[in-house]
Amino acid sequence: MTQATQQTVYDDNNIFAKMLNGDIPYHKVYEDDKTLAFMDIMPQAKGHVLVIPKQKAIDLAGLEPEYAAAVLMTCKKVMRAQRQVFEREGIIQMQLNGAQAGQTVFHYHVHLIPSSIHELGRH
Ligand code: DGP
Repeated sequence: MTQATQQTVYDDNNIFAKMLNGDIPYHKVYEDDKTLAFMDIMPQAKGHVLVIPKQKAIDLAGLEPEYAAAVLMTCKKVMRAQRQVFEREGIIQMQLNGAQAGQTVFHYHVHLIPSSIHELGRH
């Protein structure tokens, strides 16, 4: 995969902003007033979910505390559901900051992947 260009200013046309605006379809898993969770279009394992804040933050550096807390609470709910649905205990929580780290969509997001680090081929 080619490396994305780092964004320093939030782009209102990024793909996750379009989802939040209702401009493109997605498979919703959970939503509340501060967060949205949906299925990843390029899953690294079955049941790969992304959790995003309803705040215009490029990465962790720009995430406001109340949204950081809300994202984490949504992650807990999604992870509980993944453990039940996929009957597996191992859920990877991953989050990339910056193009150099591999971030490709510049709206803060957390990956929740029912898998093990060994299955993903990272170790
Ligand atoms: P990252 O590399 O951490 O920036 O991950 C971006 C993720 O976003 C990647 O796993 C694929 C996912 N993604 C990209 N475009 C779309 C889309 O249009 N719909 C959905 N559901 N996921 C997308």
